Amino acid sequence: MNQILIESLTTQIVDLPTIRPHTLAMHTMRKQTLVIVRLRCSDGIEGIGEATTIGGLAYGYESPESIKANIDAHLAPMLVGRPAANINAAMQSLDKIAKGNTFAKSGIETALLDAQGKRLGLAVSELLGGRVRDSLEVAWTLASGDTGRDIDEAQQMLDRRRHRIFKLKIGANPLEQDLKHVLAIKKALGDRASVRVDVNQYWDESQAIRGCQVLGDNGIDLIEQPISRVNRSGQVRLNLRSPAPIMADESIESVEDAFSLAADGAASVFALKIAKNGGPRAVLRTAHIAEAAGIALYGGTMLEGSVGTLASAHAFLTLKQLTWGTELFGPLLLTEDIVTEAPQYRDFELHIPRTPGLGLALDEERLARFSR
Ligand code: MUC
Ligand code: MG
Repeated sequence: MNQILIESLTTQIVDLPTIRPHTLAMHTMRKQTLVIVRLRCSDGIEGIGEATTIGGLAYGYESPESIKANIDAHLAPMLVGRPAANINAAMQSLDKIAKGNTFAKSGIETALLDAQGKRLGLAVSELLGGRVRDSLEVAWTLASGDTGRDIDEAQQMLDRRRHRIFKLKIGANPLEQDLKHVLAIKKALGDRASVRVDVNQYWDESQAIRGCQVLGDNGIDLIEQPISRVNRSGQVRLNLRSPAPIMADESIESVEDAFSLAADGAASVFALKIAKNGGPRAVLRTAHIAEAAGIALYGGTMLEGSVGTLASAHAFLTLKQLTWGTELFGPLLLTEDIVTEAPQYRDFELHIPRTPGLGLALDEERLARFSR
């Protein structure tokens, strides 16, 4: 049989409006920008991937524009003409010529997996070794910037059985104001919901000592990235003294970061993100480090659209235990989609079909309409 080769790898930037402003400590989103990756192979099969971040350069070191430029100039030329079905060889060849760039690599690894799944008639979760579940519990982020509006939104989500886990984005306001906001929401929702916070590194250690104590003592279940990823010894101290578990998010920018965090005892929960590890296979290496170290897992998001969300979901379906569920709600934050069939959310969960590849098809008309 002739080798199947990669014929082209192209990228396009897509801007989609959000249903409401989404306020994080570092940025307020009014749209989300996706980089869609298309990998065409000599057997006529096309793989689709997505590389998405939050707020341009506000969240991490890669922006949509840099992801596109680096794929177009460096990563795509490395892969064109190489075997399409050998994902190990393809990804190792990229690691040889490009340091970091995990978001860009994640989009490409996703496209390779989608193509191979379509070729073999297998869902990506099966290519990754086999799924042990068909659906994932999904949290919702309350980030309208207004306490009353957040409470109304949470109550609607509970009534519609769409979400019963809520993450609040805090850190930009004075500490006492943020604590008041979180406790008011927890009081309104009571035992009907799990309430968690994400500080996105905005506290210093002195604020985090008080913040974690008050939140933990008042029923907040999980505290995500309270202080800077750079303050490793502070993370170790907080992990020892916080009454609520501490989850690492920004602290993990690579599989190697996951290993050193585990070795240092700097968190008891890891947020898994395909973009921060270099793809659905790469994120499983971080998951396996956590499993070996006794660290609990959470399926994180960079607020990807449908393609990146399903790529993450296929990886998370293979995990033995996802103690803290997932936050794969990205498509629900957008008013528009660029796939023909939107991912299915019902009864608090995202349901993932066993269709070959990711199980998605691009809607060419919508893609063209929202492309930059
Ligand atoms: C983050 O920091 O976790 C995930 C959900 C959300 O609302 O923001 C993201 C990014
Ligand atoms: Mg986070």
